[in-house]
Amino acid sequence: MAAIANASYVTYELRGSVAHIGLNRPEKRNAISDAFVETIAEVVARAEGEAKAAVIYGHGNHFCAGLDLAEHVQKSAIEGVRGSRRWHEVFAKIEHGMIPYISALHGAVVGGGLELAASTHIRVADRSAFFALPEGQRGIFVGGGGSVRVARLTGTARMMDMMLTGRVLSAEEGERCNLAQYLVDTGSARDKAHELAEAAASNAEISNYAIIHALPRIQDMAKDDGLFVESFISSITATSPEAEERLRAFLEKRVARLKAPGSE
Ligand code: 1HE
Repeated sequence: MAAIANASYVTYELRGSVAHIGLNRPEKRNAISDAFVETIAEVVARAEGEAKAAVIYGHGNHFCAGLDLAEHVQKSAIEGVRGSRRWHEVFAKIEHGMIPYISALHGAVVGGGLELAASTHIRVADRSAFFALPEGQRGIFVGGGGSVRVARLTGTARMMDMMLTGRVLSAEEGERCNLAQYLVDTGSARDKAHELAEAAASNAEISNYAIIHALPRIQDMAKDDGLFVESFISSITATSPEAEERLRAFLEKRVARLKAPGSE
């Protein structure tokens, strides 16, 4: 197990080929300050260099309470823009990096915490999780990519409701609204996220890269452009030596068959 990169805000450990990134400011409910964002950037860069997938989770009773409001109080408009653009850069390193990220969500997943979770590729919520965008109540607006990523997950109507009325969604409601793809028992989100990360880590790296980068981009394209791009990515991945070996392994019955859920 590797050493902790920066014990003050984020813990880091490598479990096999899966990096575990732990938000570690529980006394402030993992609220994200400027220094915290920089630590996330540092740790994400480390994970990219040595892991094949990563889990992001929160220490304490909550995943993340969002932007550090105390730090935000005295900022000028231009400082706010600079801060928001830096969040965009760092979260883009997660969303459009080299490896899949799985977030394990519990307790508060609010404001910038939900924006961070939305930049990961798979979200696992335990039953204690709740989702909110209280920016309207705080007199501010989302600044960590939420208007793009959260709106794409839930649809604009749902996000509009959350932001205008301060609606708090339960874990079950969050799963129904696409904020989490998995809903698990309280306390087990990190284990489930690790299991999913291991599964993703066993894929061909070129396939994972294509999935992470191409799928969201194709959704932003016109239908015909998306189909055109898909053909090229499909062909490039299928002609790699690794794909050839994996296809042969299937044909020669050297790998397990898919199984229906619940079957032996
Ligand atoms: C904070 C923050 C924070 C807690 N910034 N200090 N986010 C919010 O509007 C959510 C605000 N937080 C909460 O609603 C609650 O803290 C929680 C539901 C997350 C947790 O409640 P609880 O009862 O467990 O903790 P607490 O007593 O409210 O907070 C413990 C301490 O953490 C306390 O400080 P203390 O010095 O009195 O001990 C809180 O002040 C502190 N704390 N959350 C700063 N967010 C890029 S744009 C993104 C825009 C946003 O993210 S807006 C949403 C901000």
